[in-house]
Amino acid sequence: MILVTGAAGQIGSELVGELRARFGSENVVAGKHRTPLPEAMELAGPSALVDVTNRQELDTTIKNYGIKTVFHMSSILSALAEQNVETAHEVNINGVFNLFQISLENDVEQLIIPSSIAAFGPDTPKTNTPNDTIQKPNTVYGISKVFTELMGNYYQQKFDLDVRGIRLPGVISWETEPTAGTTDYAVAMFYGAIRSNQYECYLKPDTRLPMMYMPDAIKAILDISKADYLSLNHHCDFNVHAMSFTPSELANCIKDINPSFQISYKIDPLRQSIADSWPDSLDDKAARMEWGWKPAFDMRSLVNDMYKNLESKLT
Ligand code: AKB
Repeated sequence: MILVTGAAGQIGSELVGELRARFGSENVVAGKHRTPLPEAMELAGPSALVDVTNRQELDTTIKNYGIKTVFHMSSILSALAEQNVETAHEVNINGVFNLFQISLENDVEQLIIPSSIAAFGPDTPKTNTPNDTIQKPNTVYGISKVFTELMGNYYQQKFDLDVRGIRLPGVISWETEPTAGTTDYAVAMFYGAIRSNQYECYLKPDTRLPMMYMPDAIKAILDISKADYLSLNHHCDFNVHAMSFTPSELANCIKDINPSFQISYKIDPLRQSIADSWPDSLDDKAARMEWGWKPAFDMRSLVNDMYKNLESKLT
């Protein structure tokens, strides 16, 4: 039995659908918290209230459903975490700790917990960032992701708990909008282009960040989950790379489809400083060698597919 926390979120909402298609709707519990689940998801299979900061609730859900695998998708993202340090600490650090403990106590067999490019910081080599390198993030979100990686590796080594994770870049998708991240501009730009032919970007035009299209993010999460345990040297800290671009490059690519699209810039100092502390591209040799990671989408194919799907969703 599988539990997905954060099932109403950007990644969780698509992951639940994919897992239910593969393993049967009745075998995948959609874990919800504040945001209600989409009606179709609620109707299609089991769901439960899961607030990871509430150990009792987490324990009850895992026991009641006999959960053996958890995909932990709920997290307070970078920009919101900077504005709500307490909540970020509660959810991203205490919540993750609860999950490790409760999983151990209930014989959960596998825990997938994504990390992020935020686990790097201003002292990390910025281009082609190695998998194993300096990790001194200067954001609370980044610190919580380093905590998650290190604790995950600790539980794996000390208790043989099968914890796995990848460092996700900005994820671009058309089904559910991301909230409160720094890379969200890349999704919002498509909404702006389709709705009003314009978008005001909060990052500078030349801010280069790693990005990935949702089908590749889902594939990475599922592929790491089914990778042969014995072939893994890393566990909770895999770089995965698909593409890197700047707001101005993305705008130009969107203009190829919609020539009326106009971009303007009004910089948000908070999100700009977060973006400036992150890598612009990643070396993902470890993921490619240890479990065969390979993305399918590059920037052009992402933009074409995203524009087409979002346009038909919005019109
Ligand atoms: C964010 O912008 O906070 C996230 C991330 C890169 O982890 N999308």
